[in-house]
Amino acid sequence: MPGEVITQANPPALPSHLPASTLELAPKVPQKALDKATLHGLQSFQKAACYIAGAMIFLRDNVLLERNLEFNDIKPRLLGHWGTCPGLILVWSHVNLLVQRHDLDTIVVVGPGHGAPAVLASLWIEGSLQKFYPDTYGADKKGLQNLISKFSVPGGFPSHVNAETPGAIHEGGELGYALAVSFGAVMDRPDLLVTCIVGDGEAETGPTATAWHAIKYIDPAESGAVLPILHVNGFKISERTIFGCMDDKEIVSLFSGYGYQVCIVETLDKIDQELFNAMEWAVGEIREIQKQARSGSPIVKPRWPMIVLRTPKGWTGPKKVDGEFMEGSFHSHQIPVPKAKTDEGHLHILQDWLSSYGVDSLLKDGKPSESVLSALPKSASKRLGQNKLAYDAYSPLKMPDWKAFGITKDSAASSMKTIGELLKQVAIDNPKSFRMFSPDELESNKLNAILDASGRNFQWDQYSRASGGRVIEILSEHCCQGFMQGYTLTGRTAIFPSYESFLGIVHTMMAQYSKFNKVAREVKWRADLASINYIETSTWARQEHNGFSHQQPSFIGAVLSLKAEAARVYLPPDANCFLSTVDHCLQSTNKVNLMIGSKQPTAVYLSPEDAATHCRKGASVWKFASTDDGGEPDVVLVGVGVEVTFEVIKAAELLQKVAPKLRVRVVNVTDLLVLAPEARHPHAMTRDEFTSMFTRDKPVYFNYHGYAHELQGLLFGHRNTHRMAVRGYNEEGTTTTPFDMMLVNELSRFDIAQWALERAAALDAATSGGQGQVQEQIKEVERQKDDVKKYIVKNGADPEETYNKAQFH
Ligand SMILES: Cc1ncc(C[n+]2csc(CCOP(=O)(O)OP(=O)(O)O)c2C)c(N)n1
Repeated sequence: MPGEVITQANPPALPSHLPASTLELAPKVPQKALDKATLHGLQSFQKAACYIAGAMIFLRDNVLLERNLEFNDIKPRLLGHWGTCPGLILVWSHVNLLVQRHDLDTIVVVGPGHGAPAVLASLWIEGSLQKFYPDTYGADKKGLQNLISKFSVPGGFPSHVNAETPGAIHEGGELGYALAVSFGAVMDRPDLLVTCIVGDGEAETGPTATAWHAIKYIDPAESGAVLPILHVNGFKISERTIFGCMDDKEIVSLFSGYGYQVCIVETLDKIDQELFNAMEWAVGEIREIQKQARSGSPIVKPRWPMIVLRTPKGWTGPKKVDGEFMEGSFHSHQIPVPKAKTDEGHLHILQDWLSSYGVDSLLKDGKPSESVLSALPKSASKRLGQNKLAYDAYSPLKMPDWKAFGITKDSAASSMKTIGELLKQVAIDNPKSFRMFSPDELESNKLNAILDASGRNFQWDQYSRASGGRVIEILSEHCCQGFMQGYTLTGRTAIFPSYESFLGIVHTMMAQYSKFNKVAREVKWRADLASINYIETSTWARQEHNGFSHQQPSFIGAVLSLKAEAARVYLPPDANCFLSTVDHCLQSTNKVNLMIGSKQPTAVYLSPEDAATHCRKGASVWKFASTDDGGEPDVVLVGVGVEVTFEVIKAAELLQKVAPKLRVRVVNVTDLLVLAPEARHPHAMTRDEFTSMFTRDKPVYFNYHGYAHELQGLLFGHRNTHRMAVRGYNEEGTTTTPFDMMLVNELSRFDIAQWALERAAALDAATSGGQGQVQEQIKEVERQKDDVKKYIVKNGADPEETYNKAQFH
């Protein structure tokens, strides 16, 4: 394969056929010479940090090279990624200088978060590790020894940026969402600048590809700015990158079309001067865009600045190892000297490499020299690891009284329309700390009331530009998720409504966020955060018009897989319960809240007061639909979800007609996690509560909105589960009628009634009038079911009475 033979370090891109004039789209950034002291300060920082980063990967002792390296000084397991580190350090040193010069409020988001050694080394030098870990990582020899020797060993920092890393608002692992998170962080923070380093490999991901467009949703009058730095080091793990194979004309054309001005920084022997001037230019451009917007004459389609930084992968590292290019090659991605613990030759290479940074003067006695510290912001709180927005910025929402939006019991209402009004009021009451991120579904999901009070914040649309807004509608679930993360991690509260079937697109992003949040809870200096909040609507149960592709409730399983401390899944059965749930979720902290409900008008079973009580308990016996007269039932029928609960109630009604002696108890579960066995989840019912609701030994049938195995797994550990049956969405459906969706998934009232009769007959035929009579009753239910099926096929619609309110006597 020709691509595998790399004959020169960081090979240039093949020339494109684009005209030379495309380069005119790039700004001519004036090149002011850097004064010697500043240059010396930057380079001292870079050398010291590169040394520390390299040492972190290899050394467990002799961390300042006070004698020649021996095998014993080398860690038993070499973990970490060197290749990206020099580039990250270069940027870090310049951002700190920028803050020093302009007194900026800044966070750095590091896309290639696998480069944790670079970030940690820089944080140690700037004193940010000392601030948060004074006993372990102080700014002295002991602190440095700990930083280097404990890295990537149990008890030390891991090899990827995580919540233990000061200044971080992004889990460094799954590549792709740094950019969207950065944009979320600057929303409603007009003074904040987030510098976001995007790896050129990372830039190939879907989430990054879409996030470049986020500038189009930033109103510079109300929000801060992101300065993206695309770090083109040419390689991923073992292959060249797409962006590394694009020439300047292609890069400039692409990003100009996206709406950026692209400044390419690439002259290696003048890299500091070029990067310095590029950063100064970028800040000037950002300030101009903001000034215009804030003085009432916003620029139409402002061209936001971005920097493309071309440097060799593993720059300043070993040049060649075992005859292979190392510096400027994919070989340097992880461990550049892999046999340093066992091979004399490799050990020498490591010794020569680490010695080349000259740290005996830069880190004399394990303390950063004055020149190393000279390019840092004077005020410690301005240094990149210490911005409070990154770790202690949460302020709760001001919540209106949700009961004022309540619906009269026994009417019908769309849960989404109902909560839409509440969310509108939340937006009005919290004009700078609440946002909705929606993938172009606000109208479709009937949540559009908020638009009466807020714009959509789309700056490229003449009808909505320059008027801010609480809502962003971008048809990218990745962007919605990334924005929500950035917004939440910097102290605010967001909600992300979605079609149920498509939320799975952000499954892994949500999981990565949750990992960050889990560790953040264990980190003493990180304060509480708002929960992240999802609403799933347009669910499979009412996606009969869109069909099979839109029927997919798997995101529940994604949330259920999280740690119990964070996982919350709510299926409010009616509009009042949904109001109560939204009210609760928006005030909760540190959770992943998933709320699932219907946008169609559905029965309102409970008054606002009763809904509040029901939601507090998470599950209740619904006496109005039960026929056990408050005594011991023969069967318990449980609805978990909107439409499936309606079917349970209709099954109870049907059973009262065909088997009047059968005592049926109807239960609704609105908080799914109450069903977990005691001690497996904080919301779980006690064993006694569970027994009292579901009896000790009677058959229990769960008509569940999601996939059955999820609920089966949740129930595992309860006593006597062989008497329980769980049915859920069974991957059946098409473009059909709403009731047919219930039939094809065997979740209809008829399926429930049949099951109840069969179980009751098996246990005690007498309750239903003897075996012969039960068989007749089952046949009657089957007959009714067949009639309805035939009706649907013939008429293309459900029988009119299907959704009549259940009548009990
Ligand atoms: C979504 C995702 N896919 C794959 C990986 C595995 N991976 C880790 S690093 C890497 C290459 C990254 O290249 P780049 O973003 O250019 O970073 P750098 O070269 O600066 O290390 C890959 C593919 C990952 N972490 N995340």
